[in-house]
Amino acid sequence: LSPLAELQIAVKKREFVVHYQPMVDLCNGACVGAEALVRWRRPDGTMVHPDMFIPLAEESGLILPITDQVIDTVVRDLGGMLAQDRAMHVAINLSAEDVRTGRVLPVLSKALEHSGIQNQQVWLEATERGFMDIASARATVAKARAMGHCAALDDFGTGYSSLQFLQGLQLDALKIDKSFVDTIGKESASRAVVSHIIDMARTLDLLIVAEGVETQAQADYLREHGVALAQGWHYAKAMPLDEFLAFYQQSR
Ligand code: G
Ligand code: G
Ligand code: MN
Ligand code: NA
Repeated sequence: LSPLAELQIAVKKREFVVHYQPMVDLCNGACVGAEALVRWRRPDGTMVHPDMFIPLAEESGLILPITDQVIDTVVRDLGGMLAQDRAMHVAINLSAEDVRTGRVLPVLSKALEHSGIQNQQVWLEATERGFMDIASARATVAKARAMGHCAALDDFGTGYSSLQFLQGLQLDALKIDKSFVDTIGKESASRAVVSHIIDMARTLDLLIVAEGVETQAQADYLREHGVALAQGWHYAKAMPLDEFLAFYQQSR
């Protein structure tokens, strides 16, 4: 069987599960939400990480039904908790095609309809690659925000986004890529980039989320420079639903 044929079967058999990485408030370490991260659970029980199948899924168009399955799973997994705690949110990763066409928005609306989850509790994130087709990206972001969703740019700093590009998109949040967070506290040529990224986000009045925070020193630096939220192994790794719910309960 070719990798594509295997992935097609996985989609048909709905072999995808979602793990959740907590997002925390840098001021007090409280869990304020989670990023939904898809995994392919093969029939033999092995978990395949997204970097191993998302590229093929995007190339083949299978990413669209995968996004839909992730949305269904997130609603089922977190519906109860999100209905009980309006301060919590979940961030869902969109593919370039989801952003370009905007077709994900009616899918999401339908999934949220009787879920008890408010639109404000669902963040949508995509990488710069997802926003390349600027006119259609801007339309999708505008629609998503009009519905109440928070729109975030993922892996910020790894692409070519100019201030002008970002201004045009009218996003709510930027997620600073781990590679920049890694330079905090180290002698590195790109170290100054972190403070520039933070300044840029502030200029645009965007909420900033730091990704890949691994040390207390990084967390301190980010908090002192006005970054509100963080994800990273310093707080928690991505985890299965039951572990995430336990983490959430004990962090409140
Ligand atoms: O958790 P992990 O390191 O395996 O995630 C790797 C990357 O895979 C994430 O940064 C994200 O960009 C991508 N990814 C994870 N889940 C999804 C998903 O549901 N949809 C899409 N399109 N990408 C995802
Ligand atoms: O969507 P995105 O590409 O941002 O997904 C985040 C990815 O980064 C996940 O695959 C997750 O496993 C990984 N990750 C998250 N936090 C950390 C961290 O603190 N350190 C390292 N090395 N990887 C992380
Ligand atoms: Mn992401
Ligand atoms: Na990211």
